[in-house]
Amino acid sequence: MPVAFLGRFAWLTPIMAVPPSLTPEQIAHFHREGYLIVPDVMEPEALEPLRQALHQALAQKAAELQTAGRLTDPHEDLDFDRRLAAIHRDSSANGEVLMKHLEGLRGGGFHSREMFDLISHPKLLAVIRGLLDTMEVVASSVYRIRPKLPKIGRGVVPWHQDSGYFAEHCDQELIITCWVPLVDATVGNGCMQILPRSHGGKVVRHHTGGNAGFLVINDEDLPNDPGRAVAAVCPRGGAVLMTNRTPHCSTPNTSDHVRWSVDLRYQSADVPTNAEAWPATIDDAGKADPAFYEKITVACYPPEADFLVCSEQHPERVTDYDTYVRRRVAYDRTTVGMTGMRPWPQAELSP
Ligand SMILES: O=C(O)CCC(=O)C(=O)O
Repeated sequence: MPVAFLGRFAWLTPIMAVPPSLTPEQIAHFHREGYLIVPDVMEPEALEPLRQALHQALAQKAAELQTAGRLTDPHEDLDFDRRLAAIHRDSSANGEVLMKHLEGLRGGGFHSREMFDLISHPKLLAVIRGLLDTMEVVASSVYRIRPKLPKIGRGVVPWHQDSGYFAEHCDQELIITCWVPLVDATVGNGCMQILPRSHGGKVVRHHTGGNAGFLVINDEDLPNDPGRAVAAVCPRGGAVLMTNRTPHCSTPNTSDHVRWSVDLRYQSADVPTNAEAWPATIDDAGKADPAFYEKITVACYPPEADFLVCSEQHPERVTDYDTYVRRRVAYDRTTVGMTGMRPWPQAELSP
């Protein structure tokens, strides 16, 4: 990178100091195809702190289960990529407890500093800013940590658009899913399948009650032939980026190791958000009290806390780690905005 070019960014905060990293061709690919795979966003080693933090949390919870007499072998000899699978093989109930502990869903998910450091990783945010074409970026707290276990159906995700999970008023907004594998993602370990050039229309009909409780789009409702799906193979250190209307699914893990991944979501600060709002001042429909907030919006996913990760206009408002944790915990303890999500029909059960 020429020094003169870097010099243009010298005034930026450390997070913004990484200059735009995508080529115009990559940005055009994302908008045309509805997805982009960037194999080298960061060094694979940059993911090591998060892998270790997850492994430590796993080990700690396994030790608790052992002390409680519920688990006999915590498989201490196995590495991060194999340990959870072995514990699950011994007892699926223990495996489920550990997965719920780590997954980052409502009810006490994972929000360590290493997780926050990944969400606000300067190189990741440089990619996101390029795709959103803005310096004002909000990270949605709808992030998920996914340990996809070998030969277990639970992690197989049926066809859906992420907008199927979001409130309808955000259907035409851009919310980027940034899928980060913590191991190399391959067809064998169940990487995602993406339907290209299918994100331009409306959010199609979803049904509730797909595999493992996920939403599902029936094949006949898909906006494109599922035979045209692209396997989103991506090495550790890379990222798969998709729009919220890009249909995608994921296939079984037939390998011998856990396919660990994290899916993060980002949007422009102009898109409806609760980034400045706290649950105590939001009503049951997710609407912020006008006495507290100049910009009153209902977030695209009201039950969880958004937070500002990048801002040229208001650098002082960028969320720090402690505030991120406080926001996450505060939303976790409420039922804020749980109403008002769209009522998709129930999938018909096969006889
Ligand atoms: O990780 C997977 O297998 C599926 C991820 C997914 O569907 C998503 O991030 O929306």
